Amino acid sequence: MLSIKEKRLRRIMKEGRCVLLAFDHAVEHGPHKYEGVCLDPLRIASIADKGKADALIVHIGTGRIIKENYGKIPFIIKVTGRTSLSPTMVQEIVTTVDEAIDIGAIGIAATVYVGSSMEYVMLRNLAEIKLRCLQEELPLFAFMYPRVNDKKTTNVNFVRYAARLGAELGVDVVKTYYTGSKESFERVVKECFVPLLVAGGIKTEREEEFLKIVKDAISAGASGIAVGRNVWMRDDAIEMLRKIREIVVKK
Ligand code: FBP
Repeated sequence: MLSIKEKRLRRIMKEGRCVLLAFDHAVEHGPHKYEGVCLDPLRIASIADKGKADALIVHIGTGRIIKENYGKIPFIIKVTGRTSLSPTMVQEIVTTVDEAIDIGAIGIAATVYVGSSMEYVMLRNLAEIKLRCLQEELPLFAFMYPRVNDKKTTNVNFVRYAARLGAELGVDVVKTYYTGSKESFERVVKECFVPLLVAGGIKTEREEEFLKIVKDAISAGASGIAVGRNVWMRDDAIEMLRKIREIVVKK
């Protein structure tokens, strides 16, 4: 018989694959970075719903607004955060797992900047979050993002290290950066012994460029994608999400 956690995970990752819509960017980067883009949570909910995302990754306040005004969309609640105004490369706990449960989350997400000068804080927090997820039977999605000198890197060796760390530490699903080629990403996937999702990254100029990244990441062995900017920054966001889904979800 499946445990509650396995059932929740299967709900998100049907047949082991998923397309998640990420919308934590107004926290991570600030709304001023998205001039001209409508950041209304209900618009994003509608994209997730109509584009058939398996779940929406949001912070708790956004989740509440959507739940109250849009209805039932599966949520993964992000419980760590930081603003880009802070010079310190650390995500602190900003929401408790209990609050996430309160709005009916079926998964929890937390970021670790692997290699940052504050890595120890995020690893300690991860231990605490993992324990609560275990107690509540909630799958934990860890965003394992490498940093060198506190700067983002997509260098394959650092991405491999970050992804492997997530698996070693016992999270359920790892999400990390694309390394730029199918061959390099294969190495990341091979060494990460839990399901691995690729992060979308900055919006590409042409949608075909992004769809190729999705294809290559999936053929490298990724279990899916958590995408944000490459969907909701486009005018045809719903159609884009559907196209991504066509690639990711096994027929
Ligand atoms: P994107 O598809 O827009 O890259 O979203 C995925 C994500 O992990 C978000 O959850 C997060 O806000 C963002 O990327 C972080 O990106 P970066 O590390 O470039 O600041």
